[in-house]
Amino acid sequence: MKFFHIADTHLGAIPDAGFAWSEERRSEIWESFRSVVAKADREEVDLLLIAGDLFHRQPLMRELKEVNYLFSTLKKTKVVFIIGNHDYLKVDSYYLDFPWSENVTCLRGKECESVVFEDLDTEVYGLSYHTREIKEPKYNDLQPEKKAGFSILLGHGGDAKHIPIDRKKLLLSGFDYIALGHIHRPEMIEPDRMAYAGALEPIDQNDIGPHGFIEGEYNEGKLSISFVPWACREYIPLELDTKECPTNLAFQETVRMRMAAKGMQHIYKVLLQGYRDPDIVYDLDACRKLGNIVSVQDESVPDYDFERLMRVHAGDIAGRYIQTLYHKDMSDTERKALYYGIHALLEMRG
Ligand SMILES: [Mn+2]
Repeated sequence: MKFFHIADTHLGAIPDAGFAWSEERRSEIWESFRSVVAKADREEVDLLLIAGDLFHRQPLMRELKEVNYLFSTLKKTKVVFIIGNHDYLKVDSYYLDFPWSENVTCLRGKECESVVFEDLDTEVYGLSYHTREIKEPKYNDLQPEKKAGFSILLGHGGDAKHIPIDRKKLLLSGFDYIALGHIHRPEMIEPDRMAYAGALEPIDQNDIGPHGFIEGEYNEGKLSISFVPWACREYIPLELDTKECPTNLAFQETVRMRMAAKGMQHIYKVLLQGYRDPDIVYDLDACRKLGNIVSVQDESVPDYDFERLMRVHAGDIAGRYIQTLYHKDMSDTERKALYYGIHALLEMRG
């Protein structure tokens, strides 16, 4: 028995609104979903499991029809999904009486229910969100009824407001595989037993690193799962030290080279740290134009020559400030405090 476990597709999300690549990201989210369904079909996977937040918000009728069309193209694969907190089952939700293709099961009850696939000797459990939040830990004490040889729990949550999960307790339950969604970073919690698939595509700039889904195979009583990278691109933190960037143009060149090495399709978060030449000003706006850069943070601190400053400012407040705090072997914290203080004082003077 082969399955794909995907989660948090967030169809309809528009990441990085206002940025040049935003609209493209909106279509990539749909495209990744389309292509993973096509892959399941091509590889004749038995089950496509979707662990919640198929949509980013309440789905439109035409969106459900598009998703259902994709599902209906599956020749062998059966789809089981639950509804998460983002697209939760509101009283007027189009989910409520949507006529899904016959190979699709939505486990939409408030309490856990299950579907049995006799031909696969597999049972899938799950529940859906009917409210934006569920603070009750609904999964911790669940036990499968073992109506089939292989039992899967499809779960969504894991933080305080979205079905808190006690991982140890859940592992003691009798489920053979616990397929989780909601947390966007993929995580193998317990090898071949419990995992977050992570968002299929990163949805916002906090979703750093690779994204994709989990494929699993259950054979002769043994399960093995692995992560499959699938997303069109990644958010990548680009951390630079001022040592690599002695001037502004050097900074721009370093950013350009580092992005080219990793791939220009990715979206970067630039962070500059360290002590800088006080004469140098980094042009953050110019940096933003070098590629898909969603944020630029300059945490560099001017590397003042305190002995010289003390002479120049002898008698004024900056001079007295340095005199009070400066000594030859300052700790890192003392040095930082002095740098920030003197920076503020010098800025004040204009
Ligand atoms: Mn969620």
